[in-house]
Amino acid sequence: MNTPKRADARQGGVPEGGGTARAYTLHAVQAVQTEPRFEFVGGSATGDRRARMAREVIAGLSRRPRSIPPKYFYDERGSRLFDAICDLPEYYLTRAEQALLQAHAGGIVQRSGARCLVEIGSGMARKTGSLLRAISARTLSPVYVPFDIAPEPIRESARGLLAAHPTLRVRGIVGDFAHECVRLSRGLSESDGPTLFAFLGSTIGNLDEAEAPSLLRTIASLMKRRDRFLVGIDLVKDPRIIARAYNDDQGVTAAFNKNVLSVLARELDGHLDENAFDHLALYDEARERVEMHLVSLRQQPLTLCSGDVRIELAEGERVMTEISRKFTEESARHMLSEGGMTMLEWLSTPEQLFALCVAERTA
Ligand code: SAH
Ligand code: AVI
Repeated sequence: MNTPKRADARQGGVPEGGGTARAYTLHAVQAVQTEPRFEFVGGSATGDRRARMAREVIAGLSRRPRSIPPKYFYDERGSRLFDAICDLPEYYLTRAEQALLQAHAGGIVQRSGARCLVEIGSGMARKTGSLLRAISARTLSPVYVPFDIAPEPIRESARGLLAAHPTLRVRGIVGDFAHECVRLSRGLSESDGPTLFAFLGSTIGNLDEAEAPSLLRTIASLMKRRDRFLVGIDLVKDPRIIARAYNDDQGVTAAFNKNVLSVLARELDGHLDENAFDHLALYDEARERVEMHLVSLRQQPLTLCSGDVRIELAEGERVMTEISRKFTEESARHMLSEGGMTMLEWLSTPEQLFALCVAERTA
Protein backbone atom coordinates (compact mmCIF):
# COMPACT_ATOMS: atom_id res chain seq x y z
CA MET A 1 0.00 0.00 0.00
CA ASN A 2 1.16 3.47 -0.83
CA THR A 3 1.02 5.02 2.62
CA PRO A 4 3.21 8.05 3.21
CA LYS A 5 5.59 7.88 6.15
CA ARG A 6 4.24 10.09 8.84
CA ALA A 7 5.99 12.50 11.16
CA ASP A 8 3.85 11.53 14.11
CA ALA A 9 4.40 13.75 17.09
CA ARG A 10 2.61 11.27 19.33
CA GLN A 11 5.47 8.83 18.83
CA GLY A 12 7.69 11.41 20.47
CA GLY A 13 5.46 11.41 23.53
CA VAL A 14 4.17 14.95 23.02
CA PRO A 15 0.67 15.40 24.47
CA GLU A 16 -1.90 16.03 21.75
CA GLY A 17 -3.60 19.40 21.49
CA GLY A 18 -1.50 20.89 24.29
CA GLY A 19 -0.67 24.66 24.05
CA THR A 20 3.02 25.42 23.55
CA ALA A 21 3.95 21.79 23.12
CA ARG A 22 1.48 21.58 20.26
CA ALA A 23 2.84 24.71 18.55
CA TYR A 24 6.39 23.41 18.88
CA THR A 25 5.45 19.98 17.57
CA LEU A 26 3.54 21.47 14.66
CA HIS A 27 6.76 23.16 13.59
CA ALA A 28 8.65 19.92 13.86
CA VAL A 29 6.01 18.07 11.88
CA GLN A 30 6.07 20.66 9.10
CA ALA A 31 9.84 20.68 8.97
CA VAL A 32 10.15 16.93 8.38
CA GLN A 33 7.21 16.59 6.00
CA THR A 34 9.07 16.22 2.77
CA GLU A 35 6.48 14.11 0.97
CA PRO A 36 3.49 15.75 -0.66
CA ARG A 37 0.50 16.01 1.63
CA PHE A 38 -1.89 15.26 -1.22
CA GLU A 39 -1.90 12.21 -3.43
CA PHE A 40 -4.33 10.18 -5.48
CA VAL A 41 -4.11 6.56 -4.39
CA GLY A 42 -6.16 4.82 -7.04
CA GLY A 43 -8.42 5.25 -10.03
CA SER A 44 -9.57 3.38 -13.11
CA ALA A 45 -8.14 3.57 -16.58
CA THR A 46 -10.25 5.86 -18.79
CA GLY A 47 -11.07 2.95 -21.13
CA ASP A 48 -12.50 0.79 -18.32
CA ARG A 49 -14.53 3.72 -16.99
CA ARG A 50 -15.98 4.46 -20.45
CA ALA A 51 -16.79 0.79 -21.08
CA ARG A 52 -18.73 0.57 -17.80
CA MET A 53 -20.50 3.83 -18.57
CA ALA A 54 -21.52 2.59 -22.02
CA ARG A 55 -22.83 -0.69 -20.56
CA GLU A 56 -24.83 0.98 -17.81
CA VAL A 57 -26.21 3.82 -19.91
CA ILE A 58 -27.24 1.59 -22.80
CA ALA A 59 -28.88 -0.91 -20.40
CA GLY A 60 -30.77 1.89 -18.61
CA LEU A 61 -31.96 3.54 -21.81
CA SER A 62 -33.03 0.23 -23.33
CA ARG A 63 -35.36 -0.88 -20.51
CA ARG A 64 -38.73 0.63 -19.57
CA PRO A 65 -39.07 2.97 -17.82
CA ARG A 66 -35.90 4.40 -19.37
CA SER A 67 -33.22 5.72 -17.03
CA ILE A 68 -29.65 7.02 -16.81
CA PRO A 69 -27.66 6.40 -13.57
CA PRO A 70 -27.32 9.66 -11.57
CA LYS A 71 -23.58 9.18 -11.05
CA TYR A 72 -23.09 10.41 -14.63
CA PHE A 73 -24.23 13.94 -13.75
CA TYR A 74 -20.88 14.65 -12.18
CA ASP A 75 -18.33 15.68 -14.77
CA GLU A 76 -16.50 18.95 -14.05
CA ARG A 77 -19.49 21.09 -15.13
CA GLY A 78 -21.99 18.83 -13.33
CA SER A 79 -19.99 19.07 -10.10
CA ARG A 80 -20.00 22.88 -10.40
CA LEU A 81 -23.72 22.93 -11.11
CA PHE A 82 -24.37 20.79 -8.04
CA ASP A 83 -22.23 23.20 -6.03
CA ALA A 84 -24.41 26.07 -7.32
CA ILE A 85 -27.55 24.10 -6.34
CA CYS A 86 -26.25 24.00 -2.76
CA ASP A 87 -26.48 27.82 -2.62
CA LEU A 88 -30.00 28.07 -4.03
CA PRO A 89 -32.63 29.50 -1.67
CA GLU A 90 -34.93 26.57 -2.49
CA TYR A 91 -32.31 23.87 -1.77
CA TYR A 92 -32.56 23.72 2.02
CA LEU A 93 -30.60 20.45 2.34
CA THR A 94 -27.06 21.85 2.35
CA ARG A 95 -27.78 24.64 4.82
CA ALA A 96 -29.66 22.32 7.15
CA GLU A 97 -26.87 19.75 7.14
CA GLN A 98 -24.24 22.45 7.56
CA ALA A 99 -26.05 23.79 10.63
CA LEU A 100 -26.22 20.30 12.12
CA LEU A 101 -22.52 19.73 11.50
CA GLN A 102 -21.57 23.08 13.00
CA ALA A 103 -23.54 22.18 16.12
CA HIS A 104 -22.58 18.52 16.42
CA ALA A 105 -19.29 17.79 14.61
CA GLY A 106 -17.25 18.28 17.80
CA GLY A 107 -19.39 15.84 19.79
CA ILE A 108 -19.60 13.27 17.00
CA VAL A 109 -15.81 13.27 16.56
CA GLN A 110 -15.16 13.23 20.29
CA ARG A 111 -17.49 10.31 20.92
CA SER A 112 -16.06 8.37 17.96
CA GLY A 113 -12.44 9.14 18.87
CA ALA A 114 -11.82 9.58 15.13
CA ARG A 115 -8.39 10.57 13.84
CA CYS A 116 -9.13 9.80 10.21
CA LEU A 117 -12.03 10.90 8.04
CA VAL A 118 -13.17 8.95 5.00
CA GLU A 119 -15.76 10.78 2.93
CA ILE A 120 -17.77 8.89 0.34
CA GLY A 121 -19.14 11.05 -2.48
CA SER A 122 -17.09 13.95 -1.10
CA GLY A 123 -17.70 16.35 -4.02
CA MET A 124 -16.51 19.86 -3.20
CA ALA A 125 -16.28 18.85 0.48
CA ARG A 126 -18.28 21.89 1.49
CA LYS A 127 -19.19 20.53 4.90
CA THR A 128 -16.03 18.62 5.64
CA GLY A 129 -14.36 21.56 7.42
CA SER A 130 -16.39 21.16 10.64
CA LEU A 131 -15.41 17.50 10.93
CA LEU A 132 -11.75 18.08 10.08
CA ARG A 133 -11.48 20.94 12.57
CA ALA A 134 -12.79 18.62 15.28
CA ILE A 135 -10.39 15.83 14.21
CA SER A 136 -7.43 18.22 14.01
CA ALA A 137 -8.14 19.33 17.56
CA ARG A 138 -7.58 15.72 18.67
CA THR A 139 -4.56 14.69 16.64
CA LEU A 140 -1.45 16.22 15.12
CA SER A 141 -1.60 13.95 12.09
CA PRO A 142 -5.16 13.98 10.74
CA VAL A 143 -5.91 12.02 7.59
CA TYR A 144 -8.66 12.75 5.09
CA VAL A 145 -9.64 10.22 2.43
CA PRO A 146 -12.10 11.71 -0.08
CA PHE A 147 -13.67 9.16 -2.43
CA ASP A 148 -15.59 10.38 -5.46
CA ILE A 149 -16.34 9.44 -9.03
CA ALA A 150 -15.16 12.90 -10.10
CA PRO A 151 -11.44 13.77 -9.69
CA GLU A 152 -11.76 17.54 -10.15
CA PRO A 153 -13.66 18.32 -6.93
CA ILE A 154 -11.31 16.07 -4.94
CA ARG A 155 -8.30 18.02 -6.20
CA GLU A 156 -9.97 21.40 -5.78
CA SER A 157 -11.36 20.82 -2.30
CA ALA A 158 -8.07 19.32 -1.09
CA ARG A 159 -6.32 22.62 -1.88
CA GLY A 160 -8.46 24.57 0.60
CA LEU A 161 -8.43 21.88 3.28
CA LEU A 162 -4.63 21.50 3.15
CA ALA A 163 -4.21 25.24 3.48
CA ALA A 164 -6.52 25.31 6.50
CA HIS A 165 -4.92 22.28 8.20
CA PRO A 166 -1.10 22.45 8.05
CA THR A 167 -0.51 18.82 9.07
CA LEU A 168 -3.40 17.23 7.20
CA ARG A 169 -2.68 14.45 4.72
CA VAL A 170 -5.18 13.87 1.93
CA ARG A 171 -5.36 10.58 0.06
CA GLY A 172 -7.87 11.06 -2.74
CA ILE A 173 -9.53 8.06 -4.35
CA VAL A 174 -11.42 8.23 -7.63
CA GLY A 175 -13.96 5.48 -8.03
CA ASP A 176 -17.55 4.40 -8.24
CA PHE A 177 -18.89 3.64 -4.78
CA ALA A 178 -21.30 1.09 -6.24
CA HIS A 179 -18.45 -1.17 -7.37
CA GLU A 180 -15.13 0.18 -6.19
CA CYS A 181 -15.39 0.89 -2.45
CA VAL A 182 -12.74 -1.74 -1.83
CA ARG A 183 -10.32 0.87 -3.17
CA LEU A 184 -10.80 2.63 0.14
CA SER A 185 -8.54 0.08 1.76
CA ARG A 186 -5.69 1.59 -0.32
CA GLY A 187 -6.28 4.92 1.37
CA LEU A 188 -6.42 3.54 4.89
CA SER A 189 -3.69 2.39 7.19
CA GLU A 190 -3.80 0.65 10.58
CA SER A 191 -1.84 3.54 12.07
CA ASP A 192 -4.52 6.10 11.10
CA GLY A 193 -6.51 5.18 14.18
CA PRO A 194 -10.29 5.21 14.59
CA THR A 195 -11.98 6.30 11.40
CA LEU A 196 -15.18 8.18 10.75
CA PHE A 197 -16.80 7.13 7.48
CA ALA A 198 -18.98 10.03 6.32
CA PHE A 199 -21.61 9.95 3.60
CA LEU A 200 -23.06 13.44 3.56
CA GLY A 201 -25.48 15.48 1.48
CA SER A 202 -28.29 12.89 1.43
CA THR A 203 -26.51 11.13 -1.44
CA ILE A 204 -27.73 7.89 0.14
CA GLY A 205 -31.19 9.01 -1.03
CA ASN A 206 -30.01 8.68 -4.63
CA LEU A 207 -29.73 4.91 -4.11
CA ASP A 208 -32.76 2.63 -4.33
CA GLU A 209 -33.96 0.02 -1.82
CA ALA A 210 -31.43 -2.54 -3.04
CA GLU A 211 -28.47 -0.24 -3.79
CA ALA A 212 -28.42 1.56 -0.42
CA PRO A 213 -28.13 -1.54 1.83
CA SER A 214 -25.63 -3.04 -0.58
CA LEU A 215 -23.35 0.01 -0.30
CA LEU A 216 -23.83 0.10 3.48
CA ARG A 217 -22.82 -3.55 3.76
CA THR A 218 -19.63 -2.81 1.79
CA ILE A 219 -18.83 0.15 4.05
CA ALA A 220 -19.60 -1.95 7.16
CA SER A 221 -17.17 -4.60 5.92
CA LEU A 222 -14.41 -1.96 5.80
CA MET A 223 -15.18 -0.66 9.30
CA LYS A 224 -13.45 -1.82 12.44
CA ARG A 225 -15.40 -2.21 15.65
CA ARG A 226 -14.49 1.30 16.91
CA ASP A 227 -15.09 3.06 13.59
CA ARG A 228 -18.25 5.06 13.07
CA PHE A 229 -20.46 5.84 10.09
CA LEU A 230 -22.01 9.30 9.73
CA VAL A 231 -24.75 9.77 7.17
CA GLY A 232 -26.73 12.87 6.15
CA ILE A 233 -30.40 12.15 5.57
CA ASP A 234 -33.12 14.30 4.04
CA LEU A 235 -36.42 13.92 5.87
CA VAL A 236 -40.01 13.37 4.76
CA LYS A 237 -41.76 16.73 5.09
CA ASP A 238 -44.28 19.06 3.46
CA PRO A 239 -44.21 17.92 -0.21
CA ARG A 240 -44.22 21.55 -1.41
CA ILE A 241 -40.89 22.26 0.31
CA ILE A 242 -39.36 19.17 -1.31
CA ALA A 243 -40.75 19.86 -4.79
CA ARG A 244 -39.45 23.46 -4.72
CA ALA A 245 -35.94 22.25 -3.87
CA TYR A 246 -35.82 20.38 -7.20
CA ASN A 247 -37.58 23.06 -9.29
CA ASP A 248 -35.67 26.25 -8.57
CA ASP A 249 -36.58 29.57 -10.15
CA GLN A 250 -33.15 30.13 -11.71
CA GLY A 251 -33.19 26.82 -13.58
CA VAL A 252 -29.91 25.57 -12.07
CA THR A 253 -31.40 22.15 -11.29
CA ALA A 254 -32.72 21.96 -14.86
CA ALA A 255 -29.22 22.73 -16.19
CA PHE A 256 -27.73 20.09 -13.84
CA ASN A 257 -30.27 17.53 -15.07
CA LYS A 258 -29.64 18.32 -18.76
CA ASN A 259 -25.88 18.29 -18.25
CA VAL A 260 -25.99 14.50 -18.28
CA LEU A 261 -26.79 14.74 -21.99
CA SER A 262 -23.56 16.59 -22.70
CA VAL A 263 -21.67 14.03 -20.61
CA LEU A 264 -23.09 11.26 -22.82
CA ALA A 265 -22.36 13.25 -25.97
CA ARG A 266 -18.73 13.71 -25.01
CA GLU A 267 -17.93 10.39 -23.33
CA LEU A 268 -20.00 8.07 -25.50
CA ASP A 269 -19.93 9.87 -28.86
CA GLY A 270 -23.60 10.69 -28.55
CA HIS A 271 -25.79 12.95 -30.64
CA LEU A 272 -28.15 14.60 -28.21
CA ASP A 273 -29.73 18.01 -28.20
CA GLU A 274 -30.16 19.51 -24.71
CA ASN A 275 -32.81 21.84 -26.12
CA ALA A 276 -34.97 18.91 -27.16
CA PHE A 277 -35.57 17.92 -23.51
CA ASP A 278 -37.40 19.43 -20.56
CA HIS A 279 -36.51 19.11 -16.89
CA LEU A 280 -39.16 17.42 -14.75
CA ALA A 281 -38.90 16.77 -10.99
CA LEU A 282 -41.88 15.38 -9.08
CA TYR A 283 -42.26 14.33 -5.45
CA ASP A 284 -44.01 10.98 -5.12
CA GLU A 285 -45.56 11.15 -1.64
CA ALA A 286 -46.45 7.47 -1.51
CA ARG A 287 -42.88 6.37 -2.31
CA GLU A 288 -41.35 9.23 -0.34
CA ARG A 289 -38.99 10.13 -3.15
CA VAL A 290 -38.34 12.78 -5.76
CA GLU A 291 -38.05 11.48 -9.29
CA MET A 292 -36.10 13.58 -11.74
CA HIS A 293 -36.63 13.06 -15.46
CA LEU A 294 -35.67 14.42 -18.85
CA VAL A 295 -38.76 14.65 -21.04
CA SER A 296 -38.32 14.35 -24.77
CA LEU A 297 -39.99 17.36 -26.41
CA ARG A 298 -40.42 15.55 -29.72
CA GLN A 299 -40.06 12.19 -31.29
CA GLN A 300 -36.32 11.82 -31.73
CA PRO A 301 -33.52 9.30 -31.96
CA LEU A 302 -30.94 9.28 -29.20
CA THR A 303 -27.73 7.95 -30.68
CA LEU A 304 -24.63 6.81 -28.81
CA CYS A 305 -21.30 5.24 -29.74
CA SER A 306 -21.10 7.14 -33.04
CA GLY A 307 -24.48 5.84 -34.14
CA ASP A 308 -23.96 2.14 -33.19
CA VAL A 309 -26.67 2.49 -30.53
CA ARG A 310 -29.92 4.19 -31.50
CA ILE A 311 -32.86 4.62 -29.13
CA GLU A 312 -36.13 6.06 -30.44
CA LEU A 313 -37.80 8.41 -28.00
CA ALA A 314 -41.46 9.31 -28.41
CA GLU A 315 -42.71 12.84 -27.87
CA GLY A 316 -43.34 13.25 -24.12
CA GLU A 317 -41.36 10.13 -23.23
CA ARG A 318 -39.48 10.35 -19.93
CA VAL A 319 -35.96 9.26 -19.10
CA MET A 320 -35.51 9.02 -15.33
CA THR A 321 -32.18 10.52 -14.26
CA GLU A 322 -32.37 10.40 -10.45
CA ILE A 323 -34.37 9.35 -7.45
CA SER A 324 -33.93 11.26 -4.24
CA ARG A 325 -35.40 9.37 -1.32
CA LYS A 326 -36.60 11.04 1.87
CA PHE A 327 -36.61 9.24 5.21
CA THR A 328 -38.11 9.13 8.66
CA GLU A 329 -36.08 8.04 11.67
CA GLU A 330 -37.76 4.65 11.40
CA SER A 331 -37.09 4.12 7.68
CA ALA A 332 -33.48 5.29 8.13
CA ARG A 333 -32.98 2.85 11.03
CA HIS A 334 -34.43 0.06 8.89
CA MET A 335 -32.15 0.89 5.92
CA LEU A 336 -29.10 0.92 8.20
CA SER A 337 -29.96 -2.39 9.78
CA GLU A 338 -30.43 -3.95 6.34
CA GLY A 339 -26.95 -2.64 5.56
CA GLY A 340 -25.36 -4.26 8.62
CA MET A 341 -25.25 -1.10 10.74
CA THR A 342 -26.82 -0.11 14.05
CA MET A 343 -28.01 3.44 14.62
CA LEU A 344 -26.41 5.09 17.64
CA GLU A 345 -27.43 8.73 17.31
CA TRP A 346 -30.14 10.62 15.46
CA LEU A 347 -29.63 14.39 15.30
CA SER A 348 -32.28 16.36 13.43
CA THR A 349 -32.88 20.06 12.83
CA PRO A 350 -35.59 21.65 15.02
CA GLU A 351 -37.85 22.01 11.93
CA GLN A 352 -37.32 18.34 11.05
CA LEU A 353 -35.78 19.24 7.67
CA PHE A 354 -32.68 17.06 7.77
CA ALA A 355 -30.91 14.63 10.07
CA LEU A 356 -27.43 13.36 10.79
CA CYS A 357 -27.24 9.80 11.87
CA VAL A 358 -24.28 8.06 13.53
CA ALA A 359 -24.05 4.28 13.28
CA GLU A 360 -21.69 1.46 14.10
CA ARG A 361 -21.08 -1.80 12.32
CA THR A 362 -23.51 -4.38 13.67
CA ALA A 363 -21.38 -6.85 15.60
N1 SAH B 1 -21.01 15.19 -0.22
C1 SAH B 1 -21.09 16.41 -0.97
C2 SAH B 1 -21.46 16.19 -2.43
C3 SAH B 1 -22.82 15.58 -2.67
S1 SAH B 1 -23.18 15.49 -4.40
C4 SAH B 1 -22.09 17.33 -0.31
O1 SAH B 1 -22.76 16.90 0.62
O2 SAH B 1 -22.19 18.48 -0.73
C5 SAH B 1 -22.95 13.78 -4.67
C6 SAH B 1 -21.47 13.44 -4.83
O3 SAH B 1 -21.38 12.03 -4.93
C7 SAH B 1 -20.86 14.03 -6.08
O4 SAH B 1 -19.63 14.61 -5.78
C8 SAH B 1 -20.70 12.85 -7.03
O5 SAH B 1 -19.59 12.97 -7.90
C9 SAH B 1 -20.56 11.70 -6.05
N2 SAH B 1 -21.07 10.45 -6.59
C10 SAH B 1 -22.28 10.20 -7.11
N3 SAH B 1 -22.40 8.91 -7.47
C11 SAH B 1 -21.19 8.33 -7.18
C12 SAH B 1 -20.69 7.01 -7.30
N4 SAH B 1 -21.43 6.03 -7.81
N5 SAH B 1 -19.43 6.77 -6.88
C13 SAH B 1 -18.66 7.77 -6.34
N6 SAH B 1 -19.09 9.03 -6.20
C14 SAH B 1 -20.35 9.32 -6.61
C1 AVI C 1 -26.48 14.64 -4.42
N1 AVI C 1 -27.89 14.48 -4.19
C2 AVI C 1 -28.18 14.13 -2.81
C3 AVI C 1 -28.73 15.58 -4.68
C4 AVI C 1 -30.19 15.33 -4.28
O1 AVI C 1 -30.77 16.23 -3.68
O2 AVI C 1 -30.70 14.25 -4.56
C5 AVI C 1 -28.60 15.77 -6.17
C6 AVI C 1 -29.58 16.76 -6.73
N2 AVI C 1 -30.42 16.54 -7.67
C7 AVI C 1 -31.12 17.60 -7.92
N3 AVI C 1 -30.76 18.55 -7.08
C8 AVI C 1 -29.76 18.05 -6.32
